[in-house]
Amino acid sequence: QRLGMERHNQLMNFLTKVSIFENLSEDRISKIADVMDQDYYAAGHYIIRQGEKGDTFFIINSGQVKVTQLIEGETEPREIRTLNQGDFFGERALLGEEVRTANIIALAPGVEVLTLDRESFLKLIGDLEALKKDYGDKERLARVIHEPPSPPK
Ligand code: PCG
Repeated sequence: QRLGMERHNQLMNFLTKVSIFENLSEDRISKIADVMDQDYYAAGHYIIRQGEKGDTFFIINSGQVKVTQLIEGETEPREIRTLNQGDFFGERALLGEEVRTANIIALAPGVEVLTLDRESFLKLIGDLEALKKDYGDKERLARVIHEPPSPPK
């Protein structure tokens, strides 16, 4: 649901501590807070599915998510990392990638996220250098090419 004005200060308090917003003015963070929504996902829920189209950017307000990725030549998605409070995800599909490039799964006991739609994301934070992360996808793919799966025992 859209956040009420009464939560604005509380949200500002959190957002000013989020590392990607480190160098933003209070005015800009306030504008971001104005248009953020919040959502809750129960443990095990797929917040993002690799390959789908996406229009939402997420910041973890509380809880943790697991990132998994299906890599060419492998049959099961690989566990890549865990993201925690203050971490963001979902920027790739909004910054030129056509589709979601990994799965994001809520971990127990559930996760609370703050979200921005594509339009607000691009207008307010799309230019931040901190969003242009190198996650090491290329190295993972290269590893698959250079190290074929070992034969079954
Ligand atoms: P997006 O929109 O592709 O949806 C999946 C998200 O997972 C992606 O944006 C990133 O925000 C996040 N993510 C976290 N770790 C990784 C990683 O190692 N590789 C990729 N491609 N995305 C990751």
